[in-house]
Amino acid sequence: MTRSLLILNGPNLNLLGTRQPEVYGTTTLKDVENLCLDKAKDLGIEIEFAQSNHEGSLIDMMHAARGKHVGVILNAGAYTHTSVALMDAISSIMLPVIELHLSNIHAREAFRQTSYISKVCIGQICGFGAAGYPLAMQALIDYVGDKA
Ligand code: CA2
Repeated sequence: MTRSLLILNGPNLNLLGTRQPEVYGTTTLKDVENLCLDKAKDLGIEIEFAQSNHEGSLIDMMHAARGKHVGVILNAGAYTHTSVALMDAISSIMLPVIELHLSNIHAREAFRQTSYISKVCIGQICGFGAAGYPLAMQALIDYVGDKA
């Protein structure tokens, strides 16, 4: 069976490429999805690429990933720094999750340097802009290996 990854994007990331280009670049979320589709082809896998501005919807999509995907790449946006609910969802689905950020959150405001989700993710990729997505896909597929 072809392996599949869920690539999930949180609040405001639908605006990517349209505002704050000095922080997030000019790449749109559609461009990021196309980058991920190209990488999926290289890896011989499938992806589901999604975005929501709603914490509960992100949690619902995480729950639905079980049995459908072998892992999750999550750019939780600002919920990274606030959401115990998202942290609990990651712990409960028993799937490997990579925390992803376009920007280097460690080099930004103090409040962005706290992540509620880091401790329940297998790793974090940040600071490489859109290029971080295919990097995370490679890392996740290498991590699951033949397990899934
Ligand atoms: O660097 C990242 O990927 C972030 O997850 C992006 C979040 C931010 O709250 C995190 O601290 C780091 C913000 C996403 C907002 O995206 C926008 C993109 C373009 C224009 C406006 C917002």
